[in-house]
Amino acid sequence: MAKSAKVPTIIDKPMGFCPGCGHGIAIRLIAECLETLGYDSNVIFGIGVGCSSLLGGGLQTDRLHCPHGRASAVCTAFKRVMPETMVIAYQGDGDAYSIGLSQTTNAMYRNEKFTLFVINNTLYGMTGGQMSSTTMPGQKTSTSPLGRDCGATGLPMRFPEMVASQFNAAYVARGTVINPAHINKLKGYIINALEAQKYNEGYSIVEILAPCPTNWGMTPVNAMAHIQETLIPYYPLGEFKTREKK
Ligand SMILES: Cc1ncc(C[n+]2csc(CCOP(=O)(O)OP(=O)(O)O)c2C)c(N)n1
Ligand code: SF4
Repeated sequence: MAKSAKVPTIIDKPMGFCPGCGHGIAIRLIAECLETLGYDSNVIFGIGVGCSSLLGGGLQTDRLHCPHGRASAVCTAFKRVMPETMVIAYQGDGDAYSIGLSQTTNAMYRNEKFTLFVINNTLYGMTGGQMSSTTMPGQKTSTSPLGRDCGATGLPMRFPEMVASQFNAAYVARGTVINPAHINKLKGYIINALEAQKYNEGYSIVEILAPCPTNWGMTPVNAMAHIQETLIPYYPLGEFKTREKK
């Protein structure tokens, strides 16, 4: 019988995500990577508002539940006063790229030396599936019942591409949680992002395409297929800014 992987010690108790949600996989991966790099205690999370906030009840780490969208501002302060601590902003796309776009962009612009993980499920999950800045063209949400009209609301935002093409970040990538191969790749991206911070190289960000079966009105299996077929062609996976491994 296959031996089950050890649960990282910082995972305290189960978190209350819906069945098939991507947050749980992402958080487990981040916890595993922190443990691999020796950060089981000297880490602090700036947690967003949204389903991302459920992380707060599940990890045995220092953390602050930030005002909506402001995790990058809070993490800027954390990192400046505690440069030896691993500082992580953990947010949804609505929190990081819509409500908190100014704070997220300004921290990235200044090349603040913390790490941002954004769970992109193309809508506001916790509050009933409203449109966010990453909602796909034509996607039906509770605030775009006829489908997103990009002529009126703008194009879905590709934040990592903007960071990598115009700014001075240390590491930028986008991964997903849809199958074991992609999860393994994502784990490499998360390790790189955390190492960029560990070695004081600058700002690092990994966006994670993740399913929200509840608000997409899909089964968990169909939600994974939706990411493969519809989201990845618009939100390509990979590393947009690489670093030299130390
Ligand atoms: C200032 C403020 N505005 C609005 C809300 C309501 N609100 C709570 S969670 C949320 C959406 C979060 O969506 P996202 O960041 O995409 O995360 P997800 O739930 O999808 O993981 C909103 C709008 C709030 N709590 N505070
Ligand atoms: S509403 Fe969506 S993002 Fe929130 S826990 Fe459920 S599946 Fe996950």
